[in-house]
This record gives sequence, structure tokens and C-alpha cells, in this order.
Amino acid sequence: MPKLYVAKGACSLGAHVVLKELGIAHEIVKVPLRQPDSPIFKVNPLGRVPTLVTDDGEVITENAAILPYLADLKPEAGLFAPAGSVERARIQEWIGLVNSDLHPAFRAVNRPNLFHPDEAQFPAVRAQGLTRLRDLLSAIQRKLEGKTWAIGERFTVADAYLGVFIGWLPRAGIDAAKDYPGLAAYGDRYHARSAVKAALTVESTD
Ligand SMILES: N[C@@H](CCC(=O)N[C@@H](CS)C(=O)NCC(=O)O)C(=O)O
Repeated sequence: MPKLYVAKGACSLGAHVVLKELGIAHEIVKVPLRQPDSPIFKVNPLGRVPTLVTDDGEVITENAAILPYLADLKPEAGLFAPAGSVERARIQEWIGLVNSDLHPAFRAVNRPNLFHPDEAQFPAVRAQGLTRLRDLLSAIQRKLEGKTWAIGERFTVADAYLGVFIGWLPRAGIDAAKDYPGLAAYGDRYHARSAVKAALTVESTD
């Protein structure tokens, strides 16, 4: 069965949610991050999650590869869309936006040390990061307007992925209910799904 390496509070939750949504047998391996002796380095030299090991022993990294790969294991579940369809392009458009813009936008806010060596500058780095993150959140809220899920009425891998970062907003000091009611409602719908609840339960227990 496929084996997914995850870490608590990490972006690997999206792939974990997809496995639960698909209802296919899988193994979850919880690993610590940024620790040289973490078992993640044995499978992924970059030490990052999500990392997927397939039944054939292939190691697949990167959300942008793992999420569509998993969805294609069970196309009838409708988490992705047929090759050549506009829906498929829309889902990939969301994956691109989350992967290239939304996820990295949290880094300056949560880890200012990656952007400046001087601790005295961290508040300024954080503030600038927060401005960028907030601009992006406004754009994403507008993109979701009038929709239940990213591409319309159907939950797809784009949502499994996007929902993770809506869940990160409190950690970034952002009150979505107050500032982004559309995103807060989307986050509530995400967290109400049984697959999301099940994945979070597995990840939060030691
Ligand atoms: N582009 C990668 C990013 C993966 C990533 O940075 N994951 C974080 C957790 S959210 C991680 O493993 N960080 C550990 C590290 O950077 O050392 C993806 O989307 O799969």
C-alpha cells in the first residue's frame, strides 16, 4: 500500500486528506522536520514532506506531483478531472497558485530568519510578509466568490491542498472570521469533512 510521510501542522496534510477522501488503504509515517536524524532523510534527501512511496517503491515528492498522482489512482472519486478538460486545467491552476504563491507567502511570517540574519529585523520582515500574504488572501477570497469549492460545487485535490493553508491563518495571527469571511466559511466547510477530521486526528495523536 502507498506510504505517505507527513509531519504535524505541515503541508503534507493535503495529500493525507486525499488518501482519506479516496478511501484507499495507506500507511502514514509521521516524521519530525529539520532534524538531521529524522527518517524522512532516508527517503527524501531534501528532508521534506509530503513524500510518497508507491507500492513499487517509487518515491514521489512535491504536492504538485503527489496530489494529482493520488487522485488518478481512483478517477471515479472525482477529485481530479480527465486529461484535456478545462476542469483539469482549473485544478492545476489552483495547485500552481497554492504551491508557488500561497505556501511560500507564510515563510517570511513564520520563519523571518530565512530572510534576514539579524534578529532585530525580524519584525520588519514579518510585517512585509504579512502584507504580501494578506494581498494574496484577498485575491484568493475573490477567486472563491460564489463557489463552494475551488472549481465550483465539487471538492477536488485543489481543495484538499488549499484548505491546509486556510487552517494555518490563526498561526500567522490572522483572524479570518473578521478579515476574510469568505475564507473563514471555506475553512469551516473544509474542517467539517470527515476525511479532514480523520487526517487531523491521526496527525495530532503521538
Ligand atoms: N514544494 C514542496 C514544499 C514542501 C515543504 O516545504 N514542506 C515543508 C513542510 S510544510 C517541509 O517539509 N519543511 C522541512 C524543511 O524545509 O526542511 C511541496 O509542496 O511539496
